[in-house]
Amino acid sequence: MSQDLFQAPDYYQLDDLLTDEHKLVRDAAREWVKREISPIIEDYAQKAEFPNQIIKGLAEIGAFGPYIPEEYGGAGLDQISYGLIMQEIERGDSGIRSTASVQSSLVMYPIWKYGNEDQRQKYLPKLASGELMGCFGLTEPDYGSNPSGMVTNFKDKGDYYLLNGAKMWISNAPFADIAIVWAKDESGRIHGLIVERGMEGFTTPETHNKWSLRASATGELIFDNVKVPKENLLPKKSGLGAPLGCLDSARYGIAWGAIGAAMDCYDTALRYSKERLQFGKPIGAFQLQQKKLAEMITEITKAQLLAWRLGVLRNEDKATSAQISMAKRNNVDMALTIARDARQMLGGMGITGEYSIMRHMMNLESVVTYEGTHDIHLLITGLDVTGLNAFK
Ligand code: TGC
Ligand code: FAD
Repeated sequence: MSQDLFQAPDYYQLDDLLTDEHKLVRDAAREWVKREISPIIEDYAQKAEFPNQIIKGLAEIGAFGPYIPEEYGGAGLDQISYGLIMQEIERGDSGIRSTASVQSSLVMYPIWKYGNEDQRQKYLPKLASGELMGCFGLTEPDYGSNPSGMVTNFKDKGDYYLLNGAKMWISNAPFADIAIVWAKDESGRIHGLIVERGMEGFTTPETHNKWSLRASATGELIFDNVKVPKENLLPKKSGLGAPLGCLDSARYGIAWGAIGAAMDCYDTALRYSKERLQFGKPIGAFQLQQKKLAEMITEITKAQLLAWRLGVLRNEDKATSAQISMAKRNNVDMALTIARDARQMLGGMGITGEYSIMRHMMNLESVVTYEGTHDIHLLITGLDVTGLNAFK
């Protein structure tokens, strides 16, 4: 990839809304992405490989458990810092942000919120440092948007639980040391179990042939009579609300992350529009190209305000799940539209790996699907404003 010349747009002086700590955290993540991600990411995406060597660096910038208390190895930061870290990482690549999102909000969060003290002490510090990596198994081959139908189940065998079933589309699965697995007990109630690599009957085949999130490792989780120790059940919350609570935190991070991808596409297209000459002048001088750029910066600015306000609400513990759905849906859609327009602005060059835009665009096709699809989030908003449930 050519040199990373990224300059972050801040059209409404939103930096004024950030504290010194927010800016410090954001700038450290931004510099790290320029140094460690930008030079290698195109190559890893082309090879469809996750760059394992970046795990330590992700831990060092606080990307694993930004808001988990320091006593458990987390960074003890607020929700806006968490969002800003996700924004910067996704500015580099959505797949790398996925790894950080899963580790923080889908693995550390449930252990912190639903685990007992022994589980917290055993796992959280090692997850924060990257010594252990985790994944989150909710989706099944026949149950994606409707996880309540899941068939993965466990039976109480006295000394242990016997786990059977399968999960698919699981980020980090091929290399994760532990998996937070959502499964039904004999009465059909959903619980979270910590399943460790090496447990007999537990395998994690990798999913190949992805055109999207190629630098993120995706796989299945297969449980064939896996004996899970009883102390590995997360005791403090059960029911579908438990995994959905984790999703709230991850979806919030994605609402920020998508802004990063959009900013990168906008910044690249803006620079290109000033350099590329056609008909004797820069293409940025043509009204049709200006329309695209003007709409991009408008939408980025609106998305930044939405994410920032949601962060304030989350810091005050006042954000609703429906508000998070709105921000995830809006901001990912905004980023995808910008990526498509920016790609067009680069003409033929836009399809090459010389520029990050096509990679962002393809990545965002997953981001718009996972953590609840675009349409599912619309229906969550519809339910919230009408009180009428379209799912049932
Ligand atoms: P429903 O009856 O509405 O709710 C069941 C229980 O859950 C509670 N609840 C929530 N709790 C916390 N946060 C939320 N966002 C919640 N939404 C609902 C609800 O109050 C109820 O509690 P209780 O106590 O009454 O039992 O459930 P439903 O079966 O009708 O489904 C609703 C629906 C469709 C919105 C939900 O299932 C959904 O969000 N579906 C989308 C599935 C999804 O997002 N999957 C994501 C898998 S993980 C992933 O994609 C990771 S990608 C990571 C990466 O690489 O970055
Ligand atoms: P389906 O649920 O089959 O949906 C298909 C289409 O039908 C969609 O357009 C959907 O919007 C629409 N639809 C469904 N229900 C309705 C309805 N009621 N009304 C209107 N339209 C509807 N899952 C995990 O558990 N952990 C992970 O780490 C994880 N990582 C992922 C990584 C990648 C790269 C991808 C692609 C997915 C990942 N997922 C993960 C799974 C992801 O959450 C699901 O793909 C997503 O929830 C959608 O489920 P589905 O693919 O089964 O689609």
